[in-house]
Amino acid sequence: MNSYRPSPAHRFTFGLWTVGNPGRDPFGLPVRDALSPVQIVKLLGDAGAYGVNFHDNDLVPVDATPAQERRIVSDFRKALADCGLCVPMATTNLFSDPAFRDGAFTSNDPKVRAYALQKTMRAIDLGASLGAKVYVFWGGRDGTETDAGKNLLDAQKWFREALNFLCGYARDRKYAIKFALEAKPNEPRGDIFLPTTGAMLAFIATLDRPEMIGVNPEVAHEHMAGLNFTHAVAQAWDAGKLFHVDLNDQAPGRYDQDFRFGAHNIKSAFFLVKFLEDVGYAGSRHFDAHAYRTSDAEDVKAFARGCMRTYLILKEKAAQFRADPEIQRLLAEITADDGAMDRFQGRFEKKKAAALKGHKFDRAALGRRGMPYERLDQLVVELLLGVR
Ligand code: GLT
Ligand code: MN
Ligand code: MN
Repeated sequence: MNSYRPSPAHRFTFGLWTVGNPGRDPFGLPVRDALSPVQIVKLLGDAGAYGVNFHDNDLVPVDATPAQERRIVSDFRKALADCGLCVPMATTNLFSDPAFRDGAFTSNDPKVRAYALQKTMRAIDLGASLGAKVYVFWGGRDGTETDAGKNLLDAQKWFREALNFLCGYARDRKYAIKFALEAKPNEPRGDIFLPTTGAMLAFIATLDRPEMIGVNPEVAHEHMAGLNFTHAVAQAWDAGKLFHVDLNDQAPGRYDQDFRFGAHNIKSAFFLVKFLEDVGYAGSRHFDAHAYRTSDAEDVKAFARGCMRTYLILKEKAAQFRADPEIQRLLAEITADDGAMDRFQGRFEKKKAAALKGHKFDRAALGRRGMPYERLDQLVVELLLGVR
C-alpha cells in the first residue's frame, strides 16, 4: 500500500507566507503566533517538503539594516542546509506597502514605478543568491477600482517596460532565472490587469525576451473567474510556458480562499494532477494556500501534510485511471480512428483541400453517434470515491 509519504522527488514546495499565515483577514486580527523563517523551514522539513519560496519581505523585513539582513539570510541558509530544503522560487512583495496602493509597475506615480523596479531588482538578487530558478510576478495591486483615472494602454506599456527592464537586469547579472507571471482576476483590487493565464500568455508574446518568461497559474485564481483551471494549465503547457504552478482550492464566486489543495473540488484537482503527471511536468508543485483561520499551530501542520497527501493520493488515482481496463476500453471507443480521414487532415495542400471539398459525408450518421461520457465519468467518480 502506498504510504503517500512526500519525498523531495515529488517537488512539493510551500511559501513562507503559506504555513506562516497567522490567520489575519479583512475582518479579523491574526489568530496564530508569527513563525520565524527558520521555524517555518523546520516545519516544512519535518513535513517532507522539497523547497520553500518567499517574498523578499517574508524573509527580510523591508526596513532591516544591511547587518540585520546578513544575519537573517545566514540563519535561513543554515536552516535550509540542516533541513535539506532548497529555494526553487522567489518573488517580490509589491502589494503590502501603502506606497503600492495604486499598483507597482502600473502605478500612475512614476516614483512608485521606479521604486517597484528597484525593490524587484534587490529581491531578484536575494532570490538568486539563495538559488531560486523561477521568479514569480503576481501583480497584486496592478489594477483599478475605477477606470476613470488610469490610461489602460499606458498601464500595459508600463508593465511591459518593467518586465523588459527586469529581463535585461537578470541577463546582465547572468542569473539562471526565469520569470513566471501569475494572473488573478480581482482582489485586492476591483479588477487586476491581465486577469487570466490566457491573458498572460498573450502578453508574453509582446515582450522583448518571451523565451525568458512563462506563467505561474493558480487554481484559485482561475476558479474565482469561473474558469476551468486544467484547461488553462494545458494551454500553458502546450505553449511551453508552464514554469511553475500554484496549487490550492477555491469555491467559485467566493473571496480569495486559498484553501488546502483538494479541499473543495476533488474532481477538478484529480484532472489537474492527472494532467501534470501524464505530461511529465517536472517543476515545483507549489502549495499557495493557508490553513483555515480556525486552525491552531498543530492544525497548520495537518494542513501542510494534507496538501501533499491529497496530491499523492490523486497521483495514485491517475495511475489507476491509466490501468483500468474498463476506462481504457471506453476511451479507445471514444477516440477510435480507422485512418480513413488521414488524407484530409494535417497541413494545408491545394490537392487535399480539393479532395476534402469533394468528399461526401453521411451527416445524419455523424449526428447519430453518441459518446459514452456518462459511463466514463461515473467510473471516474467511483474511482475517486474508492469503490473501484
Ligand atoms: C499572495 C497571492 C498569491 C501569490 C503570491 C506571490 S502572494 O499570497 O495571493 O497568489 O502567488 O506573490
Ligand atoms: Mn491566491
Ligand atoms: Mn499564487
